[in-house]
Parts: sequence; C-alpha cells; structure tokens
Amino acid sequence: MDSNPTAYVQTVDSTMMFIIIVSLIFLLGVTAVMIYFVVKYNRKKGHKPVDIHGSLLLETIWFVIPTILVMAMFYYGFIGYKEYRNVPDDALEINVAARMWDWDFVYDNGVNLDTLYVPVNQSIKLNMISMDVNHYFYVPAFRIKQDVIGGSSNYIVFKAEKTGNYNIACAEYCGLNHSAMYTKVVVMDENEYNNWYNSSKKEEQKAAVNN
Ligand SMILES: [Cu+2]
Repeated sequence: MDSNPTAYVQTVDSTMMFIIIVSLIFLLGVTAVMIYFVVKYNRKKGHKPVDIHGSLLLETIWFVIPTILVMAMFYYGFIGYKEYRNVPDDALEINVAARMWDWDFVYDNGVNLDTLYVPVNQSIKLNMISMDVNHYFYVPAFRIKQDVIGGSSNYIVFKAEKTGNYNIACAEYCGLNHSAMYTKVVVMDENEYNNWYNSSKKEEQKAAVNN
C-alpha cells in the first residue's frame, strides 16, 4: 500500500470494506431466504399460515449476531477516529480559519495563505475555527474530514506520506459559493518545505514594505 498518501487511507478503506461485505452478505442472504420461502411455502401449493410464538434460540441468534457485528463496526470506526484525534508531541501546528467561502492557513512565521503547505512525513495538527457559519474541512485523498463549527474551535491530525497536491473541499453546505470552497494541500519534502517557509516570510515582509 505504498501508493497511499496517508497510512490512514488503509484504516478507513478497510473499515469501509468490512461494512460493505457484512451488508452484502446480509442483503444476499436475506433475499435468498425470502425467495426460497416464497416458493416453498406458496399458498397455491396448499400451505396455510401458522402462528409461531416465541423462539428463544432464534431470538438469541438475531440479538447476539447483529450486536457483535455492530460492535465490530464501532471498534474499527473508533480506532480510525482516535488516529486523527490523538496529537503526537512533534505535531506541527497550523491555524485554519474557515469562512464563506474560503480557507485561511496561518503559519507560525505569521504567513497567511489560502493554500495549505505541509512537509511530508510530519504529523500536522490543524487548529480550526470558523469565522461565520458551519464548514467541514475535507481532504478526500487523505480520508480526513472534520467539522468546523461557527463559534467554536476544533482540530484534526494527519500525516502525509507522499508529496503532491491534494484537494481540500468544504463538505457542508455553507451558502451561495459553497461549491467553490475548494483549495489545495501541497505536500513537500522537508528541504523544500523549509525553503518555502523561510522565503514566504521574506516575501510577505517585502510586500508589507512595498505597500
Ligand atoms: Cu464551507
């Protein structure tokens, strides 16, 4: 799975696959049994409906098996949830402000941009606030998604393991230009990032002097 941009992709995709397979088994199983019963107990063949009262074995089975399955789904989901809520000590923090209809990324050096630049193989913690309504920070390629709620702060942790450009979308309808609330996360190798970080500061100072 070297081709995934984050290790997290595997966590989410295998959870998704588990849920799809369980659902498929039930869909096919229930449909097959239903069709079999329709044919076998057809009234035209002389079958009469029979009242059946209580079966401890059946009731136990349809209570225990779904409970185990649902708990397993919860377990895998929770493992994935923990992965992007636990903040590693070495996490690089970047402040994010969402507003109608763009994203603002503010770095430690004071630089403020609408594109997210991060170094590869480094845990990133995004401290997110909304300046107005509810938004929803979403990077499909990384399988990460986090509400950004008006009037409160939130965070998300991720670690990109492949350089490149990936889409960031707002995944919650937030008004007229919601569908245009797109930007990019640019994952760079460490040197490239450090160069960018140092030069972006200088450029901003230059711009400030020129104004
Ligand atoms: Cu939005």
